[in-house]
Amino acid sequence: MSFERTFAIIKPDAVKAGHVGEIISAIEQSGLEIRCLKRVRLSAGICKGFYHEHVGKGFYQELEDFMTEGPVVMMCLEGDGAILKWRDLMGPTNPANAAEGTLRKRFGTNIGRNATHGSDSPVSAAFEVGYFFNAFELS
Ligand code: DAT
Ligand code: MG
Repeated sequence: MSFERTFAIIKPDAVKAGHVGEIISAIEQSGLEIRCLKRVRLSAGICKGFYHEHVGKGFYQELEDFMTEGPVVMMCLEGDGAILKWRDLMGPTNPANAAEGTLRKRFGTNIGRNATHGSDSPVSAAFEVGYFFNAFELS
């Protein structure tokens, strides 16, 4: 396994429900390191840039409305195999298909309101980390 950085979001549903601490605790217990972290509220424009691959799809407006409805907590995580490790910790996109103990099973409601985001590949991780964190924050 190689050293990687990945990008994580605790989505508005999980922030509002008070699950930030439990999710960060799960990250720490997994061995992933939190390289940097911030709490922000996304605008529609920033959301479109972040989810550019989904703009125009049937669910996009619902996704944007959800992601901008309240603050999120975003992180750059790092460690060996961090991209897959974080995806495994989250579980699949639809919480209904997620295994017991995964974050989306524990904290997600449905396929749209699924508590967390994680990069799906090295290319998307590099884009997503760079979209939200600057060189100083990553230094
Ligand atoms: P993931 O977040 O697991 O990488 P994705 O990239 O396919 O999943 O989609 C991004 C987000 O968009 C996903 O976390 C929730 C939302 N979404 C995806 N498919 C959806 C659908 N069929 N209906 C409603 N929301 C959906
Ligand atoms: Mg995705």
